[in-house]
Amino acid sequence: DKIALQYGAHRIGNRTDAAMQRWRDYGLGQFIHWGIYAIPGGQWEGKTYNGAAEWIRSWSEKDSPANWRNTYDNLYKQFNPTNFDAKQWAQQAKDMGAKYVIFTTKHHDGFCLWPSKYTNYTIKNTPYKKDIVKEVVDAYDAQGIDVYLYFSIIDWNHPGYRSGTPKTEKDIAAYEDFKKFTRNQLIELLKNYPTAKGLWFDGSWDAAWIKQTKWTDDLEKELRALRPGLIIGSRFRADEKGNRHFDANGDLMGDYEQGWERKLPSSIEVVKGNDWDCVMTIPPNQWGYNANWATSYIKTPYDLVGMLMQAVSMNGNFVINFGPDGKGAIRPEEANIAKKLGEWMKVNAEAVYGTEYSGLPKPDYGYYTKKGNKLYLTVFNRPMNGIVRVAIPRSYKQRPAKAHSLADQQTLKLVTTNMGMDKDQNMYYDITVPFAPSSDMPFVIIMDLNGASRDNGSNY
Ligand code: H79
Repeated sequence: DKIALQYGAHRIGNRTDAAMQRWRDYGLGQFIHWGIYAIPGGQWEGKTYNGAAEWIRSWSEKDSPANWRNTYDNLYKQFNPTNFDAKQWAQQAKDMGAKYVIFTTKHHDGFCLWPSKYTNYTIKNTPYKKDIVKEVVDAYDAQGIDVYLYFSIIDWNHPGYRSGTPKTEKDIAAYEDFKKFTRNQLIELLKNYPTAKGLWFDGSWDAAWIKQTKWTDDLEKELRALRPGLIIGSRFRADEKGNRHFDANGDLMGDYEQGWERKLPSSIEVVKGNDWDCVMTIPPNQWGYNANWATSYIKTPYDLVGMLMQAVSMNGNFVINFGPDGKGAIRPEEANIAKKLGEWMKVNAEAVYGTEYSGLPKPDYGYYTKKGNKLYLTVFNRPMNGIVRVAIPRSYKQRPAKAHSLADQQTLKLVTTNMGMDKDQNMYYDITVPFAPSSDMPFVIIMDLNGASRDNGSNY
């Protein structure tokens, strides 16, 4: 039985409107973390910091708090990204095959990449001066890539910001100030960028924020009223019991599950039918620009395609993070990854966009995705005997009629194997892949599922 909640989930089950269907079909997205943390790039006065580069202001406080606070909070005075070219970023994202971008308007440091009226700590007061959020929104809009605005609830620069629950009268008043400021900024963002499709919140785990149950619920409603169709994930507010993402009854709050940060669900059961996306870094955990990529594993295009297909095969979107440098350039390693992914997507995107969970048990050689009567087999581990086996439970509604390879449209031999029913009540279909793969990247086989289901207990 469910307990009565005033501020829990306001909808059970996924949204069914066109804006959300568009979101669901994206498959691949791009995240961009950019801000003044890109200037130090994980290095300060010859020292390398070990955590995430966009957090450099907070760790260094341990070294020399006051000094660092003053130094970091003045970095904006030298922010002049002369290599920044939003159109080039958007072109690169388009070529990679990204259908949406999430852009950091303000990270935890509080620095605003748009000229907010509510603080002086913005791009307007840098040598660059121009509205970077507008440049990004316009450039991605022009490429037909949907824009989502990342906004951090944490704001280390605002005097009223508190992470822990404010207790003294002074702290409570300060935090009320911060709440007004936060609301103003969010309304300002929606008004300034009328084409943005959604807001991507971060930092909402603060005890102070979790306590603002009614206020955050009202604010979410207000933002949604301002922008019909607006998409907000589960990382914005908590219910009255302090639960985040899922309320006390286990129901998802927000339009999709936003907890998949640098990790992927291991099976379809885990995501419980909810919409979700995964945001992933290319190094283990660096979002903002870190000059030193030499001391950790850097994911390859092959790795990232694997994660993309893992996500899409379980009804998720996969979002790859980029961290441009302090001058606005996308580093060559990232540009190369974008290019390689784009080359792969150019051939194989049909297996990604608008596809969904197949309802079939996951094969060892890769991932299935499905759209209507087409089953896509993305093969990562080509079986040595050149035979890709598809196990289809007897209860499955469709049966395969034929198969071909996506890259060259070559028809492939498809046979029903006569091995009888196993304990899982599967039927087996073998596809012969006659070609030696032309690259070390995964390849896609398309199976037409036009054959009628034979549910009569015969195993052919
Ligand atoms: O912007 C990137 C990171 O800088 C930011 N989110 C991504 C998209 C980020 N900030 N912090 N973290 C990621 C990790 C934070 C983890 C923790 Fe907690 C916060 C550990 C304790 C508080 C959240 C709440 C996870 C566990 C409890």
